[in-house]
Amino acid sequence: MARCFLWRGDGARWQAPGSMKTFFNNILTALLLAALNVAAAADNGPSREGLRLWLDASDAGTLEVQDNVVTRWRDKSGAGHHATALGKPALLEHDFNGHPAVRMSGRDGFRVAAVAGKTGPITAFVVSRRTAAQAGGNGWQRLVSIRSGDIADNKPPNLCLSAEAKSDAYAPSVKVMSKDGIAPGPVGIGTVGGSDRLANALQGDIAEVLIYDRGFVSEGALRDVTDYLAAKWGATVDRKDAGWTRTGPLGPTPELVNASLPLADQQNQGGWIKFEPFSDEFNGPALDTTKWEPMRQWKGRAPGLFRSSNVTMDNGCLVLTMRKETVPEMAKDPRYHDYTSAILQTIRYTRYGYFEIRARPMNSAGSSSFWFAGGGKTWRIEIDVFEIGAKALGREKAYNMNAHVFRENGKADHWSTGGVWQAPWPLADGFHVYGLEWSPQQLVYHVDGVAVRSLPNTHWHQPMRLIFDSETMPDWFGLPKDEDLPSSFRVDYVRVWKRPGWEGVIGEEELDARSWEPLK
Ligand SMILES: [Ca+2]
Repeated sequence: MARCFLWRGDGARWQAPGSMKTFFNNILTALLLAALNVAAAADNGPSREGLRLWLDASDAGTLEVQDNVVTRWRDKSGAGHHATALGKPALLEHDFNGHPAVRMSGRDGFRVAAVAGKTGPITAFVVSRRTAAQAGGNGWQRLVSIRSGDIADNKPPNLCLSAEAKSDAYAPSVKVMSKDGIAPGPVGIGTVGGSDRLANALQGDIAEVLIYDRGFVSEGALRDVTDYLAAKWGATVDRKDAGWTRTGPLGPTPELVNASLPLADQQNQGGWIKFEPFSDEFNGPALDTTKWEPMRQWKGRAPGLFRSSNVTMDNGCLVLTMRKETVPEMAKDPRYHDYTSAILQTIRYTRYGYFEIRARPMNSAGSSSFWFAGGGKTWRIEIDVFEIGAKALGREKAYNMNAHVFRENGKADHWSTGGVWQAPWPLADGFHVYGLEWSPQQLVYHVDGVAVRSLPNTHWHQPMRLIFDSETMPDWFGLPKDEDLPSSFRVDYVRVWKRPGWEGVIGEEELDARSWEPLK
């Protein structure tokens, strides 16, 4: 990037139109930009599709500097979203792994006008670091913040990407955040957006910022950007909260030609091997009790009480039913009343694989869920492939996905990373194929063989049970209407594949006896 240093110290260029010098400078600039574009094409650079803000400290021509204070940071995206300084962010000449960066003292930031035209997905990438000398300030210092109205920037429809929860030092890293449903609002760089007053201001150095008004269609496309940034700045990629969730329709869906392979990978590029201990076509006359059992440790989310009689087999399907009924067992616990529901879990545990089901959620506000849960003495995790409230008002098309950590290293510390894909159809309308690729590297959620969400697998490395259930979720889906009950969640099959070397069945007795690797 040495070519960029040609313009160092010429920060006033942008405000001095009219002179012959500027005229020739502009021609020179155009020629150099053309050369830069060729160079960018050669090393690709970041994707330009949906790029709405691009601040790049390695491009000195974009930094307007007076007395070492960066007063303005010009947007390279072409969208004209130039950043105006608050306070006195300083130019670091070449102290960021040999490159320039912008130093924020905890009393500086930048403000930028809204970068998106309408509510939708936003993906932000930031290259930053905090040196030991900058450490020790307040927590939750902002890297990027988008805030409209009076709502806090860490609540929908706003967005914030913080440096770290604490203010520890960290080496140059690429941090990523991708969220849907973000409203257009002023952007803060190194401070909370939507105000000239600094808040949660950063003590650290920012090298590059990319903000897109789109999600990323594949994990691969996201990695193209993080790889570009990591290589350019000598940074590591930090994606704990990252994830991509599809917006809009699935596009072309694969056709199931070979039922012995995942719908998402009919060419078997993944080298999948069918794993029978967790597979079941549900075509027999009765449930295979060598594989499945009721859940004993939990009675259901009140007021709905799990009841084994609500788990049946019918016409080649596993059927989980929710009913409006009062049963004698409810007398023992007043939290449970009026509704019974159903749950079924695998007896054994496993980890990693491709897990695919064909199913139709129940047509009521009772939940239909396909999930994994597991826990030992020191850890507890969960992956929700889907939690659907197919007749919950306004949520009929919402495909809710999540991944939770409840306990880590013996300490309860719940956090989760979720996403919602809006299906084009009401989800209870018919059977569809739902899949989860759970690998050591990533979690990829599929509908009809097409990815709808992906996130790096930072924590889900312990064995879990596979679970189907239906719950009342009064706080989320509301209670089902009487006329919608009984309603049933039907599962035609569950098919599971493994790759060589991945774990098979794991018994409960092994959960604590074996020392699993740390969650992260
Ligand atoms: Ca079947």
